[in-house]
Amino acid sequence: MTVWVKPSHGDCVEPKEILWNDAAISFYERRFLLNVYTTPESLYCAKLRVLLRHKQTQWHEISPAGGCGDAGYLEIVPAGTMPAIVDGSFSLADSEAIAEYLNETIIEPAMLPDAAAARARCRERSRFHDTRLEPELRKLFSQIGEAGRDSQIVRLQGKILNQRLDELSRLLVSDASLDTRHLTLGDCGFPISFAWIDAFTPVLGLTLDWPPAVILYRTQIGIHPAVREELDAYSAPIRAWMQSKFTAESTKGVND
Ligand SMILES: N[C@@H](CCC(=O)N[C@@H](CS)C(=O)NCC(=O)O)C(=O)O
Repeated sequence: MTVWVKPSHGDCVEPKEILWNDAAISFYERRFLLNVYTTPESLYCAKLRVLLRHKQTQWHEISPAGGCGDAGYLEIVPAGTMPAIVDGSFSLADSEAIAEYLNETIIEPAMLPDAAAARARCRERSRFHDTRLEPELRKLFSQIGEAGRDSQIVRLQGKILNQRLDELSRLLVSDASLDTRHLTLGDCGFPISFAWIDAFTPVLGLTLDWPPAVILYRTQIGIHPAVREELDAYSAPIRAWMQSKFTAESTKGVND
């Protein structure tokens, strides 16, 4: 099967400007590089890159031309979501499943603690990000362009985000095993969602009460080079995505 792929941002080895045919990727690269399917602005792809950076692995980023619905992509990744990885003949979707797999196959640095209860806490924190915080943030993506904005939705989501930040604060404070000197699987999503919340706050006029424990946690995980590097690299796609919403509207105004 031929999939047309375009290397995007990230630590691609030999980044190339041209479109690559999958078959043209050399044996060397297939054998030693992890292929990671992404889109530049995807929050969950950025979450995965925090782990890839922390593991100091090398990876090759691929953006299927047709996005998640690309027919070739669906043959490789039945779930059709991004991120996904292809490691030799093994393909896997879902940032959590991928993180667990990579943590088991790239041993150092370990991103889960030794004790079972502490490991469970990391997973609990990660699930909180994926199932509680991010889904509420996601509801605001459709609200960025002024044309489709519903002030009731914005107000409601601002309120729910405050609740989620408060719950996160309780989760952090109650976790005796939390040790932010070590970046864990539980931490990779938060800096990315926080960056989107920051970008949305002035545009939507959100009034968020960041609990001190969340601010401290954010600062502490932000010290890890993998988080810093990803946030540095990811700021451009966030800006570009935000800009695309405003540009789409101003162009619409001109064309109308
Ligand atoms: N639980 C999934 C969520 C991934 C996800 O929703 N990815 C988005 C991009 S950020 C996506 O694939 N959207 C396309 C779709 O839902 O069809 C994960 O952690 O990987």
